[in-house]
Amino acid sequence: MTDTTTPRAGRVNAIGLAQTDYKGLPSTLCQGCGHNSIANQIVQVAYELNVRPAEMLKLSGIGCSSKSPAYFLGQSFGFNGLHGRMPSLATGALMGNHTMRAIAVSGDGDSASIGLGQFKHVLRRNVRMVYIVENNGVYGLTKGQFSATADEGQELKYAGTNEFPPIDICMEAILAGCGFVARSFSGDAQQVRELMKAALSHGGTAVLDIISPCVAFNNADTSTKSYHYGKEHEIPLHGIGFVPSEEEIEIEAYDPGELRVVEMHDGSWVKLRKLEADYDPTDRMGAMHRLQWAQENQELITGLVYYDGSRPSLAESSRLGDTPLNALDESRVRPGREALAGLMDGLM
Ligand SMILES: Cc1ncc(C[n+]2csc(CCOP(=O)(O)OP(=O)(O)O)c2C)c(N)n1
Ligand code: SF4
Ligand SMILES: [Mg+2]
Repeated sequence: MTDTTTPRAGRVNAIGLAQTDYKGLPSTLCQGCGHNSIANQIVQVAYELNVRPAEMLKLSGIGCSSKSPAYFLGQSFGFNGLHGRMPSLATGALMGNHTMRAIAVSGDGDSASIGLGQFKHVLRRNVRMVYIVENNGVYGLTKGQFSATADEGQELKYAGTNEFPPIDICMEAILAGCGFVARSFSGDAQQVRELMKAALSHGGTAVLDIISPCVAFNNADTSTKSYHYGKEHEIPLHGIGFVPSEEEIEIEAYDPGELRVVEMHDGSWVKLRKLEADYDPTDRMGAMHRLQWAQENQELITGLVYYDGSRPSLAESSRLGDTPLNALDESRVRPGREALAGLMDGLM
C-alpha cells in the first residue's frame, strides 16, 4: 500500500492529492442507492480535509452498506469484518494504533439488529472513530427483510407488515454515552459533508445516522426511509458549517437564526445556525425529548442532535500515551524479570 503524497499537476489539495486519489473501486450497488451518495461524500470530504490515506482506516461489517468502503479511500487500510462485529474490530485496531483515524460504515441491520450489543459497547468505551449507520430500514443485501429501525406498522410488498416498534439509532447512541450524535439524509449531500467533517474532528466515537434509501426494497413514497419522504419531510435543526482549525473563525450575524459555535477536539469549529429557536445540542435530555417527539410524529429531524466533547476517548482513559502500541519496541513490551517480580509482589 502506498501513500500518494507526491505533488501532481491539476487540481490538488494542500498535500498534493487530487480528488480521484480518494476514490475506490467502481460501485457494484444498485444505481440510485443512497449508500453510493454517502461514499461519494466521503471522497470529497477526505479530499477537502487533506486526509493522508495512509493514516486512515476504513472498517465495516456485512451488508450493502458495509460493502461501500471498497468505493472510497482506495489507498487506505481497510477491513470488512463479520456481520455486526465491526465495533470489536475497530476497538482492537484502534487500540493497536490509536494515532490512526477511522471511518466505519455499517447498516441498520448490522448495527441495530445483529450488532446492537457491539454498537452500545463501542460507544460506552468512546473509541475514536466516525461511525456511519447507513439506515434504510431493511436488510438490503438479503433482499428486503425489515430491520430493527423499520417503522411499526410499515408494509412492504415482500416482507409484509412490521409488527415491532423501531430502534432509534440516535437515542441508543445518546443513552450509551456517545458525545457526537447526528442524523442526516443521503439526499442532503451538503449537510452530510459538513457533519462528516465535524465527526472526523471529534475526539471520541461520532455517530452519523444517515437515512439512505434502498431503491430496490424500501423506496415507496409512504416509507419514512424513502427519497420522497426524506425530501418532503426533512427538518434541519440548524444550518451547519464546518471551519477547519487552520482557518480563522468568523462570527457572522445570521438572519434570522442565532449562531452557535462549537469547538471540536482538534481545534476546528462547527457553526450551527439555529433554525429551531429552542434547540440546544448540548442538552442531553432535550435531545432525547426532541428525538422522541420526532419518532412519534414521523419527523426526519437532521443535524447535530447531541454534542459533548468532554468524555475521554478509550485511548485517553487507557493512558496509551503518544506511541502506538504497535510501535513500542521490545524493551517496553517485555519489561523484564525484575519488573515482573515487582508486579507479583504487588499481588501478594
Ligand atoms: C451471522 C450472519 N447472519 C446473517 C447474515 C445475513 N445477512 C447478510 S447482510 C444482512 C443484513 C444487512 O442489512 P443492513 O446492515 O441494514 O445493510 P444493507 O444491506 O441494508 O445496507 C444479513 C442479515 C450474515 N451475513 N451473517
Ligand atoms: S439492494 Fe438496496 S441497499 Fe442494496 S445496493 Fe440495492 S438499493 Fe442499495
Ligand atoms: Mg439496511
